[in-house]
Amino acid sequence: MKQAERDFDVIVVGAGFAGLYALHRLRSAGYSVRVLEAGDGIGGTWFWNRYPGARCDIESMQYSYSFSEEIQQEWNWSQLFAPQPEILSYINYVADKLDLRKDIQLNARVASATFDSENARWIVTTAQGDTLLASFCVMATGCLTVPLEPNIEDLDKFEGGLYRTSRWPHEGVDFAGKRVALIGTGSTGIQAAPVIAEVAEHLHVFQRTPNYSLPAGNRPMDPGYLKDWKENYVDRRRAALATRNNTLNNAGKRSGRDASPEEREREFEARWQAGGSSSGIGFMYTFTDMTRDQSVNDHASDFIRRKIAATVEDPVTADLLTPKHYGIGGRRICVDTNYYETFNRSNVTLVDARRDPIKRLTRTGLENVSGTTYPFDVIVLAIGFDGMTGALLQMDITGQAGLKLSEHWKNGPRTYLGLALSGFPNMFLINGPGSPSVLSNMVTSIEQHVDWITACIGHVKASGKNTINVSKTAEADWFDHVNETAAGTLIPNSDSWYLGANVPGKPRFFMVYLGGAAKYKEIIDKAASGGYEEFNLR
Ligand code: N01
Repeated sequence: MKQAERDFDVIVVGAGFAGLYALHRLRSAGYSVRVLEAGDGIGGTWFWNRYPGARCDIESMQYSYSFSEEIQQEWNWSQLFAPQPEILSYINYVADKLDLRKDIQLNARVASATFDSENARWIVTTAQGDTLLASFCVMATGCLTVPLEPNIEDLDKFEGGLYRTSRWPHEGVDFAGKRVALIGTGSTGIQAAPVIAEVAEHLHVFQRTPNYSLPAGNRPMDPGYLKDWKENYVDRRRAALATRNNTLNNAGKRSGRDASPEEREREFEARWQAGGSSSGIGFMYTFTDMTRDQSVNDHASDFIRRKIAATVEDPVTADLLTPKHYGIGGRRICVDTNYYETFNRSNVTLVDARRDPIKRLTRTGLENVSGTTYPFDVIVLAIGFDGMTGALLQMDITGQAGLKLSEHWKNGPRTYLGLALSGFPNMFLINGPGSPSVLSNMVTSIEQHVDWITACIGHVKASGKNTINVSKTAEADWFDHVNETAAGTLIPNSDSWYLGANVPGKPRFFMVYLGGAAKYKEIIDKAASGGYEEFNLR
């Protein structure tokens, strides 16, 4: 049954952390809001990515909403880094508590969004055949939403179970007694491998590029730690806002260049042992110049390489697991539970898919370019996403004068502050390209963006105008600033999905703002308090 056209103040696309908070905030500000969600449940990333071992890599006390003291006091995390089912339960609890579901339309995949300049409104259609109208459109579509298609032939020939980690069956997959292939060793593969290995008869991990990974130090939540956080939540959240990634992670205040090699080694070791917030991205804050000074970065990279050599018993496997051609932080640093140890199991084999790439699937397994064949019962694809821009470009978005988003971004994903697009009036992005997004605490960054967007819409309404459009110059300047800021670090020297390097033909630009979350917040606050002077109101 097709819905008739309906008019809203705001349409929000996506019902993950971002879309849900946007709904709550905008509705509380008095606007009529409709959330359109492609999935048949809420939760976004945490709805889709149900693979074994999935969990967050920022401590749950921090990877959670801060806007409601009641919610943060009421909810109890059971582990330092909550597993995916618990994060999804939390999201559902928040949705129920705030009575969000009544304004969320599930199974509604947005196909197109077109700005109707004459009537100053967005016309949004869904693949299911609905048409909705709204004065404003907020894209809460996530940074890692669209899975990559593998460059592997004959996917349909395989007669066993073929699964994508980001489209995991709700009923789970039984690996017991099965011969399993896991393709991909990014954050996802590194989380999944140890869990699959525990039950599979044999696991082959196909690795093209090794990653740097640190032990998460995940553990059951210590009641004292939980209590301490709850008693100090407001202050801690405030303190986190003053950091480079919206997270309290014991960031070092010194430059690594000023420290002796022994002092550096001691600091790295302490963080490796501590896990928690000192691990993962937190490790990259050991010294202030970890991503700027080559010698400090070399030392940190070498520290992890030595840890791999000390952990993995077979020297050939250890060597293959060791990243050699790029420095730590150049690609997403991973956190794990027993990843390197997994390769000491007799039922786990690492395969070098760089030297001998996977060519095709066969009826009974897969075949590499060399002609080597492997029999499998189950093949798991953990091969990543078309990050940052994929979900936005998947929709047919048309702004003023017929301007297509695909055209606007053909030479890189230009945005103003990762929040707005020139030529696409009344449209806002949450954690869009050009914002700190994936290199910050995503939930906190979401809250900042939603608060900013709500205030901006309020400004338009208060001014008696009905369209707001950011200037081309402001957008171009911000795009240049994002790329110049990244160029001042070592990070863009590596091929990574931050640059779009994993998607053939994607323009290569650094898509994350690296100036630091605290500085970024100052910039967006100033853009608002300065009266949105980079925007034209009509
Ligand atoms: O994806 P990835 P991901 N044959 O792109 C390989 C977030 N995240 O889903 O590097 C063989 O990192 C590919 O090889 P290469 C986090 O931000 C967070 O793991 O292209 N291999 C790579 O090894 C993360 O960065 C959490 O040479 C093939 C892998 O697949 C982001 O999501 C958990 C191949 C893809 O790695 C993406 O992580 C999970 C082929 N044909 C994810 N094609 C946490 O919060 C691709 N690969 C902890």
